[in-house]
Amino acid sequence: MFTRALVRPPAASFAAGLTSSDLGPPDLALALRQHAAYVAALRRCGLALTELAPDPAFPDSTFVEDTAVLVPGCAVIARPGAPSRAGETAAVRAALRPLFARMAEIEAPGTLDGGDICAAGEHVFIGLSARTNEAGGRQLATILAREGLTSSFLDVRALAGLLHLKSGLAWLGARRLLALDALREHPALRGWTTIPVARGEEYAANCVLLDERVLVPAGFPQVSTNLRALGLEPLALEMSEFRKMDGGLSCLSLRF
Ligand code: CIR
Repeated sequence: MFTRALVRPPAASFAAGLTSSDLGPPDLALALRQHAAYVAALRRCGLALTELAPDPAFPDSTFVEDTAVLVPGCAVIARPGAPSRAGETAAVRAALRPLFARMAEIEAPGTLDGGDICAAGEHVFIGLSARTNEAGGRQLATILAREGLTSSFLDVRALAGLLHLKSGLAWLGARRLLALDALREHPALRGWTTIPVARGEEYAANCVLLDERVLVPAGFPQVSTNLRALGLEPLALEMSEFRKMDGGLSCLSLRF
């Protein structure tokens, strides 16, 4: 399904990034080891990697997923909703340009973080959040329609603790979605099969499907059990240091 991924290791300034968590400051050396294990897992799953150099000017730049939305043949450069992250797109744009036939951009007044965009085959769920506004979402929907993809909106602004749509929703192939309870009854998910996330395992709602394998954060056994019941193979990765900075597992890569 994917053949490549783009990643960017955490920079020396990583601990100065945005966070609302009370888990304490991240340990950079451990974050680097966890990132290396994440990259190794992507390679084991057969993906060819493009690795950008860390940039200490952007403490959150390891969360590359927020800087673009990638669909077959087209890279859409996002316009991150947090001002401190706006400059992260330049290096990502330059790296993606040679790899995509078509490029598109989210433009002002639109803002959009890739973490709000959950692609599920031919359909794309667009989250509206504190980072992604209606203008950004509408621009993306227009670009996706041009690419032959349908989309629908889910407003997560009233859901406490959800930074991005994908903090609570992950595609598991076919018409299956792993979804937090707060999202399962949303009208946009009608006609989809939602797989629940056990209480206390909410962080694992953010996971990444790679063919029959699913990268999941380590330490959430019920989610892994539910994935196995679907015939999928969970691969657990330590994510503690990224979680301290509000980062989910998917946000450490752009897959295409
Ligand atoms: C931020 O607040 O922007 C970063 N500290 C975390 C971004 C995580 N992105 C994601 O889960 N897609």
